[in-house]
Amino acid sequence: MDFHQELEKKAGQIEELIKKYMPSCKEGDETKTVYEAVEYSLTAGGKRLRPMLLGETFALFGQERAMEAETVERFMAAIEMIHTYSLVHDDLPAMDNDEYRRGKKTTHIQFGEAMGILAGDALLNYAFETALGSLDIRIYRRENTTAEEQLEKLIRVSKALQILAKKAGISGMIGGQVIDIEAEGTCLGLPVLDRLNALKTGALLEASMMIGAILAGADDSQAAVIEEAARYIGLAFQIQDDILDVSSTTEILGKPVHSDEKNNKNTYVALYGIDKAQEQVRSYSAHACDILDKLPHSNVFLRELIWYLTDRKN
Ligand code: GRG
Repeated sequence: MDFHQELEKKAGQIEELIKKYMPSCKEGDETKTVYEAVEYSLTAGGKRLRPMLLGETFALFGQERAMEAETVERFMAAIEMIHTYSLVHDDLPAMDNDEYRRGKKTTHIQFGEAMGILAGDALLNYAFETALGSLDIRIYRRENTTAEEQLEKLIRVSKALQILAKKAGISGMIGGQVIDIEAEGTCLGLPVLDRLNALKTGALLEASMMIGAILAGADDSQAAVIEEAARYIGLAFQIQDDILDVSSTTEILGKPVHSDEKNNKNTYVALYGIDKAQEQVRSYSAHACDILDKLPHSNVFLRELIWYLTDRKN
């Protein structure tokens, strides 16, 4: 199977698991509008990159019986819910005020602003409900497992939960969004722009990969290597996003182009131009691969994915 076929197959599997963990309500329930808004935003498409990175980093470390599949799946679904909430809120009138996302009307345009806010809140909360489900001891009670092994897995899950909360939170993605909003119309230098990108975009990619590693049994020093590699993948991903904003079309991207200019955003492209930006995407991606090479494990698909992202079209 070539890389693109494999990518499509894996993305299809992730679609299925997102549906499996999506919240649902009874027919006629008075709260059904928010469920509809959540489903609308979660099933609108998207590359499913974060769950894919989580699963691939798990595979990088994982061996048979490393961790129950349900636990890995729950975290994969949770990270996509958090990512989707961030997009729903980022599109709101108080933030980027965008009308299209993932090729469809944004959630607040489709359901109204209040429901857009609530759907984002619901996604964030439900992400934690989903991930916390993996603390259920029954998942780990199988034949031939000792109490000690079960406890060891629960400790990994609790570490993964801490990473998820922290990287999505005030010192992670939300912090990045704060810098981004406050810097609109100003001109940031490279150190602050890198910090903004590392938090707004990188933090969730770091969470995805670190959680995959931790669930598979990686130790703290290996998780730190993964965090550093993910940081560079995140920086490259954001610069590529900035490049696409000036060089692609609304049809291909599924969201408005020239949105950064409209919102007076600080971007690598604005600071250095498109050629230098493209060079930097490749350089950060190569650096991420070099960092991963420090590990005694390898995952060919993960490496190909990192390079695929440098040339992505949406
Ligand atoms: C509102 C708390 C809060 C945070 C918002 C994620 C974010 C922070 C803003 C969205 C806008 C933006 C450019 C974010 C940078 C990260 C990024 C490039 C998101 C888009 O991710 P993709 O390309 O989207 O993976 P799909 O739709 O493919 O899932």
